[in-house]
Amino acid sequence: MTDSSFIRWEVTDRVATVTIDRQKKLNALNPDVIQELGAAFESLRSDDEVLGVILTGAGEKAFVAGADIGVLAEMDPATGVEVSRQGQSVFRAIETFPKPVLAAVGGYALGGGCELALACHLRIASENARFGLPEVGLGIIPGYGGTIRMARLVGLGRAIEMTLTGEMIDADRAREFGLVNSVVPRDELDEAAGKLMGTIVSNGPVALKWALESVYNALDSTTEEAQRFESSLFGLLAATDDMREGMHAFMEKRKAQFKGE
Ligand code: DAK
Repeated sequence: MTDSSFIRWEVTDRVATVTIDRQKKLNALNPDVIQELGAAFESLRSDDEVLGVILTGAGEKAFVAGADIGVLAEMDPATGVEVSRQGQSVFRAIETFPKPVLAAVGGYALGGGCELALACHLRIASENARFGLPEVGLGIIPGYGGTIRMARLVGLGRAIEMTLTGEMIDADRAREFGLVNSVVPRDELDEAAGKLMGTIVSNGPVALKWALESVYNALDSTTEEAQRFESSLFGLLAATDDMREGMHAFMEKRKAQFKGE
């Protein structure tokens, strides 16, 4: 178990569970939370024992209820830029993390909290989860990538509706939207997240890393460029022991033992 003021994480079966713990403010993101979150992901990035990350919020009520409104209210243009850059760089570090990151959403995921879930590679929600981008009701717009990532995930019409109404949607609607991959009872969330991540990290680590890279690269590329990138990564995989191990294990009817190299 590793602890800082608002972030703790523990590793089980090579999966790190990172918990945002600021329960009395429904895990709202202030600059300290964001800084500690960034530091946690930086440590986990180079930790060879860790193959995947589950990101969750402490308590039964919230994943993250948003950026800290008290902090936002005090922002001037200069601190606004600073807060914005700090958050954007941590969220981007999560999106480009070289190991799969799954958000386990057990309650409110609002504003910056919803954006944080969007920055993860996959999302699983409990039945009591609520998603929303209520920023316009505060006279601001989503500032941690929500105006970009929501439309990519759920489509333009749904993203515009969520962004302009500021209204929350429940977990079932989030699943219909494709915003979450699955919905489970609250007391089964941790187990379901562990099971899904367990399935993912049983695959080749280098293949996982490059699959993520290829998928996300394609979002900002032409089809031609994306295909070239995909085939380069495909070619490079032929140089890995993991590829040979995966193929031989199939032919020998045994489970592959990947080394991540
Ligand atoms: N910030 C600060 N405190 C919060 C909070 C938040 N986002 N959400 C909840 N809290 C605090 C409440 O003030 C309360 O504190 P005390 O009064 O007990 O001291 C405590 O958490 C418990 O909340 P409630 O008493 O309100 O609990 P309820 O069950 O009655 O209601 C709720 C739960 C989630 C419906 C309600 O708390 C709520 O509406 N919270 C605010 C949700 C929200 O509007 N979130 C979006 C925030 S705006 C940017 C980047 C990002 C952003 C903006 C700019 N740049 C890069 C510039 C993002 C903006 C946002 O996220």
